[in-house]
Amino acid sequence: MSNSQEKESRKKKESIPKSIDPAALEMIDIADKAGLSTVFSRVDEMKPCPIGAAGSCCALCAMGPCRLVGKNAEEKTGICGATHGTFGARYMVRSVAGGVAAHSDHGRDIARTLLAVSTGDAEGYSIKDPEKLGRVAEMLDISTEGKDTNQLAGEVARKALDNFNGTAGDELNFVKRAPEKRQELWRKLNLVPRGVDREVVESMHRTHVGVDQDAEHLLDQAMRTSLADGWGGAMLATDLSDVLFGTPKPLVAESNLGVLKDDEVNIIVHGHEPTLSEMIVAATQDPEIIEYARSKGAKGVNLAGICCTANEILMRHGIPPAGNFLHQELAIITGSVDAMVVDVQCVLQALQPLAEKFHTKLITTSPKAKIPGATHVEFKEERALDIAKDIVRMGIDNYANRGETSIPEQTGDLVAGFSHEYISYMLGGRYRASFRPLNDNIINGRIQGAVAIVGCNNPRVTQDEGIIYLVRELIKRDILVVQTGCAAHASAKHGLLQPEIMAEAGAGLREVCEAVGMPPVLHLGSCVDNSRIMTVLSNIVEEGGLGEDISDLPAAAICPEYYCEKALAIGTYAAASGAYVVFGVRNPVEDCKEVVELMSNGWEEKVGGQLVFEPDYEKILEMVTNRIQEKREALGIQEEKERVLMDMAARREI
Ligand code: NFS
Repeated sequence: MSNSQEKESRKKKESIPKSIDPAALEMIDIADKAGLSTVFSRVDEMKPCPIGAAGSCCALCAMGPCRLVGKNAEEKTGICGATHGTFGARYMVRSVAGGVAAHSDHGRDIARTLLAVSTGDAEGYSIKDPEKLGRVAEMLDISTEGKDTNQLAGEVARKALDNFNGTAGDELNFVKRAPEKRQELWRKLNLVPRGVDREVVESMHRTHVGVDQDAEHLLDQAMRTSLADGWGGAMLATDLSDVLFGTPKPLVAESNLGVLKDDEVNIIVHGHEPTLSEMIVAATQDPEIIEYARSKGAKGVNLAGICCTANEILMRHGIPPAGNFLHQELAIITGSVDAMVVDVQCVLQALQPLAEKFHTKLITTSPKAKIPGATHVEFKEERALDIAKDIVRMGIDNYANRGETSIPEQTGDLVAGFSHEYISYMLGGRYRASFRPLNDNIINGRIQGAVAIVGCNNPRVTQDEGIIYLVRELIKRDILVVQTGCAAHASAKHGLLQPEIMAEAGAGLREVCEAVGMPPVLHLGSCVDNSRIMTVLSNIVEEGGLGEDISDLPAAAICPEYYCEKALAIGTYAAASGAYVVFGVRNPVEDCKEVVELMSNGWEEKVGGQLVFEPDYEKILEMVTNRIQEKREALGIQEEKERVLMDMAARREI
């Protein structure tokens, strides 16, 4: 369905359901009755600009903005002569650069924290996974010989910073984590990123009016910049977070707004960077802080998360996520949030005016982000734990101001914490950690393939609907699902991240999952942790038997409810790495036909991956399952092996 068809069908339906999550619906109803403005009401009031929505507007200079609309729009140009293709390609490059900047700045801050830890200048932090520090050092070409943990941490942090600055050499170090064949292809096409900052700066330069005007050449830069994220900034963010805060292992938790408590101080951390949230976790567990909460009449301090910060502390501590992106306002409307602590990214400016209608204290913490009206408590690593305690005390002090609350009952049980290291351990056991059993079961057809369902919520589509539909339909078809970001929260809320969901999986996938003790839907973490998926795909290729490159694998990625530039950056690096990537919602460059063609068939030919957009979830399902079958056919493994009932010996073999 095209954007315009989708628009028509929406018009007929008048307005789409806001969510499939009963907790969200309950809170939206309360908001509507109280006349509170939320993202769900504002999205109805603000129709998208149809010219911008299809990529037909260029606002990059003061001769315009120019718009290419009406008859023969494809033949028209902007005042400078820029074509529709140039409009769309520049839009993609700038969006990707924005997303890469966000993820990578996050990664850079983790590297700076690691450096401060190595010199003893970061209060409260320590190196939780020294073994991983050693492995990361090797990947960064740093010898571990005769070095103590702090010395090694300092060298790793500096080398990581070199990767951001572009002073690590001609190629980012982690590029060599990709399959050999992929690396060669990137080198041949000049797509190897040279430094995270350098690619972002070059993207901004090349999209300035009057510089790069060739759509294909611009899109090559979109790919190179995105690769600086997936195999650079985000990958460093994941690895260094594991080093500092611990590599995740499976754990159980609860999710959704029902995790908020009436008789405890509720503190929500929302945003992305784990440096502060890790310290807030420590502060809320401090006996002195708990005692302080009790002295104010609360039974204790209840910490919960929203967005990717939630994923970071869920993966490592089992702290419950209160919900995904579209839950941030709804949490405040429960009337039970005493403090919402935010840092960067995906934080709605509308939170403050809403918080003022309740007792919630909105606290901004990043030197990079302030919100008018919110309380700003700037976070500094040197005094991290003290600052975290101050913030928690502010929440505790606010508990007495709570009025009536309306906390929905819904919670969803979940298992999270699947790092790529743990997946390999889970498959092969402690002494033989390996992806072999996964490869073998893909080859024998018990597992047909793997799909990543990742990304955001977007109020332009029904919250969680696409994510849940696709997860359910894919596991039914014996396709293993991996998840990150707000899409993983969606599955958590709807109970799809618990082992019981095995009953919904196809017989083949179920057999393998039962034998290995692995759920059919794996939560791999926050959005920067999509880099874990890249590592898993490389490991599968390396294990052998499924081709020589990521583009050979029966795998795909879907971002059904995307809303932001970070998602476009991730989608682009996945495609540039050889994955078939489908986004829902709408195509932001739909009318730029040249760009649509380049990102689909053009990239297929060039890098073996695609970035395509399709708002219809049934079609997405068909596209992705067809792709998996095509790849199986190309590998010569399309014939499903005769299914035998598994006895103990066969299970042991798996
Ligand atoms: Ni990803 Fe995570 Fe969520 Fe989307 Fe925002 S929190 S970094 S961008 S909305 S998945």
